[in-house]
Amino acid sequence: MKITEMSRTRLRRLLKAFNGLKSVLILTHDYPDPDAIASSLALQRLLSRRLKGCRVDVGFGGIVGRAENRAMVKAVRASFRPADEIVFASYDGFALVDTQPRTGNNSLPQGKVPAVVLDHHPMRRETRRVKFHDIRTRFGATATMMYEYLKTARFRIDADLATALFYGIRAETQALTREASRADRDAYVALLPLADFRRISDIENAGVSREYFGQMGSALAHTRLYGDVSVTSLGTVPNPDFCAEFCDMVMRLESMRWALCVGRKKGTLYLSLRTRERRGHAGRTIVRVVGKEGKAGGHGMMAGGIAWIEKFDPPTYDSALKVIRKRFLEQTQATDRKPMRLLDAAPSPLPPNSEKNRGVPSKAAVSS
Ligand SMILES: [Mn+2]
Repeated sequence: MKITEMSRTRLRRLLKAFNGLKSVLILTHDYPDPDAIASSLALQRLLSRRLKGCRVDVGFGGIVGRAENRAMVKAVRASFRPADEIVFASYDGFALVDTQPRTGNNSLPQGKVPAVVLDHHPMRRETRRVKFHDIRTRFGATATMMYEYLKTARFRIDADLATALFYGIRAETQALTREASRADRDAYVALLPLADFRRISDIENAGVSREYFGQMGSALAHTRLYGDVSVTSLGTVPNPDFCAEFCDMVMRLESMRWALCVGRKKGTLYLSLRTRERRGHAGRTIVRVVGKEGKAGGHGMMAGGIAWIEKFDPPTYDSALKVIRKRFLEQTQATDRKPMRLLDAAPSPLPPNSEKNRGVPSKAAVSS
């Protein structure tokens, strides 16, 4: 990654936006993912070093749900404040990272305008009012942008930070296979020798609870296929980021083209959308799916959104799901396909003398 005059100008403007402030709160999106965790940690470390006498905290709404993400927070020693414990009036400056104002996915109170927004999702109108915004939609991860800032500032990246940023990019781009740009590759390669792979292994193999398997079983049982399009209704979920996790999983079904996963927490529906089409316009699609009943956004191949059950008529989960599903199937041209249960679709065993069953079993077939 080349450090250009542009990178230096951005760093100057970033620091200038916080000039003279005594306390800054960095907010990520609610239910933060590895990209949000890594990016906010990097910004916190940079600002703490460069803004003399300024307190810099990181906060988010919701919880860190996914087992890998909880392991990550521990492994890289990130410390966060849950939004319901934050006294917003005690900060004189705010930064949004991996999210933007009024997207519905962060906990910045209405009426507060952040000083800085750093993100890789499509630019929102409200972001233009912000003193310094850096929105790079071609980047696969906000963590890649943060790596550039650190490098420009000649910041010494220790193992905590390197591990966080490396894993942030890795998880967000599925190891550079999803929406990764040249810059993401450069940052990934530069961070690789600095990252602690024992900790990466602890994160990726984080233990899960029995409830997690129950949730997974229920999600599989509630997935319907409409040809190469799938819809999963999770019902009530303790952690809405499970929608994204399950969506990634169901996309592994061969020839799957679009997957939508819907869960509910209290009066809010949480949606995750994935497509295998590189120019699938997942972000645009999900905006149409939630309609005026919600808020949504995303990139080409992945997107997320929320919708409020009270805005549907009647205001129930089932009726909201029906509307959402109908719009989604219209958007993906799958309306007149007959739904099929995912778990009923398992192929029957091969007949005894079919092609594949002949001959000796290969080594791979008998090894563990
Ligand atoms: Mn991100």
